[in-house]
Amino acid sequence: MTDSPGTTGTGTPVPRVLTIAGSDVSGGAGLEADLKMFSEYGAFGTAVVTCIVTFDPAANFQHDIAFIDTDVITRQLESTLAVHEFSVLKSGMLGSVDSALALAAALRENHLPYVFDPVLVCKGSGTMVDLKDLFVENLVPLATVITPNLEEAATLTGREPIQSVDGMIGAARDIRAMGADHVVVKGGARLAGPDAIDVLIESTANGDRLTVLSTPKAHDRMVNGAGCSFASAIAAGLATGADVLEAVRGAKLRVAHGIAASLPNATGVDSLFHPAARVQPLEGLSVTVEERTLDS
Ligand code: PXL
Repeated sequence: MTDSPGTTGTGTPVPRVLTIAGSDVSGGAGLEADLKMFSEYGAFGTAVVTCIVTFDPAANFQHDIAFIDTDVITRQLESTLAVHEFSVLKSGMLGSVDSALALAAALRENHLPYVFDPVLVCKGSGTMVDLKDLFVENLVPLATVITPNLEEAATLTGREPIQSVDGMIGAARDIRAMGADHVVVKGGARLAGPDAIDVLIESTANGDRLTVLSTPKAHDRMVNGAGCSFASAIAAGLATGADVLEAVRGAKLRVAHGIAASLPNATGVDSLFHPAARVQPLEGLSVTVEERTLDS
């Protein structure tokens, strides 16, 4: 027996990962996605709930977001940070300016590796929560890894809609210059072409390194939860000892499996299936990793 905070009662090391995110009651995205993904990596996960997303079945599954009061978010943060020693924190939908500020304050005090999924829009809802300036000023500089999609990358950088890998690289550079340690811009389903492409800029001892990662797109149905699950898989990968490139590559492979095995539901947008890489691995599915030169 051991009472070390990082191990189980049998002495097995178990990293602990905290997500600060909204609840997606349909189960593909949000903290539901994060906790399932953490488990896939053998990490112990818990969640601070920032908002609750529900759907109106009588109105084409229109989304509604209920925000949790900031003092309740602060109490959740204080409680869980006092109870556990976390290896990594991850954030998803923060919902309100005040909850984002509460998170920034906790991060400044705790100095933990932080995976920041800068959720500004929720697929199918059309809701744009205007957190852009606050993100740029308060959270981007604290991010170990930030994972914007095309729309979020364009919003954060004030760029026109991003439609190419070159545009993704430009946005990743801008966001890196805002103070994030490592930046992954996700092409996802919205980048035209047969492949799902992500652009990673890592800061290394020898300067910044650019890598382009791709997998073939599995199908063209919309999938809810790909972004959340990608960021939570990166967080769990880092917590279990991977370096940034390995964590991103591994996360992409898990998400590609989860998309290939996605579950249709009544909303018309599939739910990502988190255990797919474990329970129905696809032979031949792999991530192509290409290092490119970063022109100065
Ligand atoms: O994928 C963005 C997202 C994040 N967080 C929650 C969501 C969604 C989209 O459905 O519901 C809680």
